[in-house]
Amino acid sequence: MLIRKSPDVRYSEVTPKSLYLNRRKFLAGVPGAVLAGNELLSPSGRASAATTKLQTVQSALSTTGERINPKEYVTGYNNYYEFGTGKDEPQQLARNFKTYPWIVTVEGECAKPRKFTIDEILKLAPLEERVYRHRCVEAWSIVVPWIGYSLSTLLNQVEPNPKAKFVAFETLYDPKQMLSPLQAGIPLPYVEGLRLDEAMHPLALLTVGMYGETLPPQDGAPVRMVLPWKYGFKSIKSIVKIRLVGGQPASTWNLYAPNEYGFYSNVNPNRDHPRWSQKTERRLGEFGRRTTLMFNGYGDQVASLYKGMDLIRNY
Ligand SMILES: Nc1nc2c(c(=O)[nH]1)N[C@H]1C(S)=C(S)[C@@H](COP(=O)(O)O)O[C@H]1N2
Ligand SMILES: [Mo]
Repeated sequence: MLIRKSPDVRYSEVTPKSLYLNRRKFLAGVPGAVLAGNELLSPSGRASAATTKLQTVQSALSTTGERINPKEYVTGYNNYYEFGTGKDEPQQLARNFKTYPWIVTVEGECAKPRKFTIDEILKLAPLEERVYRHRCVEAWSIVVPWIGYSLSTLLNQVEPNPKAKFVAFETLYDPKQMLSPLQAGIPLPYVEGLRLDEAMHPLALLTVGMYGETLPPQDGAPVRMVLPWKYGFKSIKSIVKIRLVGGQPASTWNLYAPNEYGFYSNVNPNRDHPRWSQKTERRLGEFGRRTTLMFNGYGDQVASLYKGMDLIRNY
């Protein structure tokens, strides 16, 4: 990540003043954006920050024994570089992000490639509430009650063929609504990838909501991935394309700095980032630090995916 001071900025440093200044800065770079009173109106539509309630069922894959962070922690402290590089920026700058209508194309090495509307995605399977620990590569963590179902449910719809070995994901890139790659400091559209067996693992959550409601824009509305055993940047937001492919796909942070961010990016306290330790983390809202667990504590479920692999070399 583009870290200014320490990789672990305190939540209390998020000040209303910086929000205001950053928004002004952002507006200067958005063609067609206008300030109406105190509101930012994007050129392409009305506000979409309003969330709606979702019906959910209990999930056996929900993480137990963790205290859930209050919602404000995950709606006001975000990484979403298309809407600013500061943790406090996406909440403001994504406020008018147009997330409906929305289409996700699922294609590539499969028998039945097709497009899904977000309404079809919401109805494909019962929506489960899954509490997961989330560990950012910047050494902070959070516990969130996400809503969705296993990505495998969606992938099985298109029937992957034997040539499908990996899955490539792509975030929407709309320069009318988002920063330029130069402003964001990373190549856009944001892309990510998984090996097919990782993508088919039940814990890999196709996510449409959190805290009982649809996702707010800054958290990746209307549909994103959540991969609790990997560093947060693998959990790509606002997905428009999912492609089954034969070779290892590109991933944004790996393109940006391959020696710092690998393809696998499994949470691994034994493999430090070149610029900081990954042995401990700060849970948002807590003082002091916690010990980071291998695979973020999900080893019982996912370690078998990596049997025989050197996880220091394959970081
Ligand atoms: N498209 C896109 N997806 C993204 C990012 C991003 O900048 N752009 N940031 C990643 C990082 S670094 C993290 S930690 C998580 C943060 O998700 P959250 O803001 O919902 O906690 O989103 C990930 N997905
Ligand atoms: Mo992150």
